[in-house]
Amino acid sequence: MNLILKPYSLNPADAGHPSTPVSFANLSMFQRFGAPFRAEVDLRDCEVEGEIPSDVNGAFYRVGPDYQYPPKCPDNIPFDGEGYVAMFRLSRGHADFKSRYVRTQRFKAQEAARRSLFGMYRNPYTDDPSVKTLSRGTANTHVVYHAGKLMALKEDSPPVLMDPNTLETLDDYYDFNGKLVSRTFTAHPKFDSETGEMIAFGYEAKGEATDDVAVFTVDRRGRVTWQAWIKVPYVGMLHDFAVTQKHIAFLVIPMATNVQQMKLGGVHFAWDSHLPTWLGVMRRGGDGKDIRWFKGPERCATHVMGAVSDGDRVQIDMDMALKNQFPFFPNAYGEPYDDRAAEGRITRLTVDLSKKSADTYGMETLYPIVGILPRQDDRYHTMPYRYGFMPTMDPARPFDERLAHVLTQPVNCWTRFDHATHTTSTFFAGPESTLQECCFVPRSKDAPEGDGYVVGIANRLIENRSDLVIVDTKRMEEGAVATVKLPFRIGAGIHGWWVSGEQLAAAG
Ligand code: V55
Ligand code: FE
Repeated sequence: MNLILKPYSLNPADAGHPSTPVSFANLSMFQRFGAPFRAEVDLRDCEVEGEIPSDVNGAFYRVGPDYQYPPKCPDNIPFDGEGYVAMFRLSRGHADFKSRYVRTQRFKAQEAARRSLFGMYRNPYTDDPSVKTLSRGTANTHVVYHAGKLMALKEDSPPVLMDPNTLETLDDYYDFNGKLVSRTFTAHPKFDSETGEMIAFGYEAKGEATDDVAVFTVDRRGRVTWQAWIKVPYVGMLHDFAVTQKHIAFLVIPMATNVQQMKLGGVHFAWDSHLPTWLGVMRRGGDGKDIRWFKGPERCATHVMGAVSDGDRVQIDMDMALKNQFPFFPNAYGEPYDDRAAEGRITRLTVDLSKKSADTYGMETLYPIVGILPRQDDRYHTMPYRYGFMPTMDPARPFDERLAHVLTQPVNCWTRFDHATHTTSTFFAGPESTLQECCFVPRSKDAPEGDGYVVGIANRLIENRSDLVIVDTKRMEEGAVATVKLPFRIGAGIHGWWVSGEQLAAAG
């Protein structure tokens, strides 16, 4: 079969001058996924239903793409909206909300021009010539906190620093005092709570479509202390990775970087179902030359729940599907998008490094439950772990019939997975709701693993509003212990992070 490459068009309304009208009407993306929110909000003392537990003191940050201006290319995709960070500051039973766009280089240039200047998702060929020297980063994928810095992340560019209290953008291109050798920085760094280190990587690290990956460590004071270079078997989306106390692992999936498609004005990736997957495992702290690649069949997996090294055995738990899970990244051979094949289940990938001739990895589906965006207790990123959390769908839970035209299989549950007992418990958000990613909040600094709360955004589809819900991980089935109500609906969220009150106080 031939690779199908479809030419993409420019927005006919974009006459290329500052009088370009601002209208999100008639763009199919916004008809399907809803218009961007665009408003920046300060709301002191949100309405609270139930009681925010007194041990919940800190800030929950979440980020997602929210189009600043109508896209320059009407076929652009939801993942290319500008990063929009929302913060819920929770303390003494009160909840204060604040949201800001990340002032990326891109945001500021477009703000001045009063229109979109950047073209398709991760495709510099489609940009206005005036932005050639600017970072394309949208900072729309994750927001994390390390060494006193709040970092908004997009995997095609360096971190953008924000003030954790005011959400003011402090640095639109943070290169770790000149020590960041990669042109990119992952949206999924890992944190070692024993050493205080952040372990991170950048892919396409030497420029668009390069097969170079830089792997590095930043110590608790924010200094780059180790780096190594590796090469991937083919260039594709390297969204997340796994770090254990001894090893670092990457899964290369057939979401391949497609320069031909980019030159025709398309998005960065196309799903190439002829490609295998590759799991690469290397020693932490080495020079990267020891990396070994293990082959597997076509699969899609983007997020790691947790990972463990037991001697030479490495196991990585990811939500894994048979095929492309992103409807807006085209299938390279024109195959229709397959909803069933896109269902992800927590799958354990294993390799045994003591077996010198092994060249494939093991794969075992751990639970039948379908979900996306798995998380864990973030204090256990690099350690043996027991508990995971994931937004899930459960066809047995009721769903409001008035919403049947919007969604067929809603993600309206958060499930806690206990790998030790192989049991699950589930929070159900209600028949009129969908849930975004959940983030774990420990009950106290030294609480046992998984003991605390999960927090995240619920969209109330009938009321067209959003809530922050707080669920006790020991009583998932009992419903939210507290609901922070917003008088509006915020846009799509991707990932979020919890920063304790103690950390915020130390940051000043
Ligand atoms: C993801 C999200 C992105 C992206 C690549 O899996 C992968 C999530 C919001 O942007 O560019
Ligand atoms: Fe992600």
